[in-house]
Amino acid sequence: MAASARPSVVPQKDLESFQEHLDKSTRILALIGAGLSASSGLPTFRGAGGLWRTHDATQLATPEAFGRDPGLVWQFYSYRRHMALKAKPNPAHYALAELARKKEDFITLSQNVDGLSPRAKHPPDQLKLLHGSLFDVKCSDFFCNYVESNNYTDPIVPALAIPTDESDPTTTSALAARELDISDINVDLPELTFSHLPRCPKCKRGLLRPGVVWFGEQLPAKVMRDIEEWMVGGDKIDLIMVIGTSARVYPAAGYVDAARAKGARVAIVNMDKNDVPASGLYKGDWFFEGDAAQIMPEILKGVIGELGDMPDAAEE
Ligand code: BJW
Repeated sequence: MAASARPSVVPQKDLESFQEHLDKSTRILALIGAGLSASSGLPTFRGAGGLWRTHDATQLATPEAFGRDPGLVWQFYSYRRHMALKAKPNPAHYALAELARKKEDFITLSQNVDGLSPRAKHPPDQLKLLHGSLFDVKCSDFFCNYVESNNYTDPIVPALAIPTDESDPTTTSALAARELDISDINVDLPELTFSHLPRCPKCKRGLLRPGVVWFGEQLPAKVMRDIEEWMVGGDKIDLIMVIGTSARVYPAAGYVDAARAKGARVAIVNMDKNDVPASGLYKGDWFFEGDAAQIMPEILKGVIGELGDMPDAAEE
């Protein structure tokens, strides 16, 4: 499938100056967030879409919430695993993956856990998953070190299956019943107890939990080390692109200032003009307002060319 030619969404003057800078840049960072996957149909955390049923999504992303109500937290994450598996990478994921192939000293720091960048064939060495993955699971018992990567079983246990509307008149023996949208408060959720939830196969004691980084938890040590090495591995950084993130969560947001301190110019791509990093915008920065899925292929075009086939690794 080739990307269709789209009308320009970016002011010409900004586009030219950005492309000129990108062309001569060698050491490049991208910090990406939930807005990158918004046009793939996945909700963001803050603002509209940040509520899951009546719960603030960021309040469910904590060890305390899991300790209090592991059934509810698993329902939230099981739903997100299901939605992420149904979603497809969009042109912004493919554009960044292609830029990584063209610029070898470019790394993407992803706060996303949805697996869409890997599915867009982003070169793995150039993609640093700061907040883990929905498709990793690990034991929640402090004394057990069980971790499993790339677990795509959906649902992970039968009790977490998305309920369907059995009374739907369009359902036939050949056509599956329509799935209910369990993010809607009007859809009843089953009460889950400990025995319904995924259990650690190693220690047989602890509950499994999603392999994501919750508030108050440390980011993966190897990922942090790799980034640190990259940051100090050259005299200067030419550019950091801050794409589809409110840049409010640390340590991720701190990389914007760290890159700036090494000379980087900052390019922000966001739907919301007010979502600039805490240090604000400097002279020489760019703000590209709009949907990352439209803007990224356009601003990177000078280096990556037109996006051609967009293979989804999940379909191969
Ligand atoms: C579009 C768009 C479209 C929409 N196109 N744009 C320093 C100062 C203050 C506090 C701290 C600090 N250092 C650490 C902290 C504490 C805390 C923190 O940052 N708190 C802040 C909220 C104040 N940080 C932590 O706890 C971190 N851990 C840590 O620091 O550990 C230290 C430690 C040391 C030693 C021992 C123990 C600990 C961990 C942070 C983990 C964050 N986890 C989450 C959940 C991950 C799992 C999951 O997905 O459920 O990560 S929270 C959530 O926020 C998720 C996201 O990755 C992250 C960032 O959100 P993101 O991606 O920016 O989404 P949104 O919704 O905020 O923004 C979307 C943007 O897109 C918006 O701007 C839209 O406008 C835009 N948009 N559509 C372009 N189509």
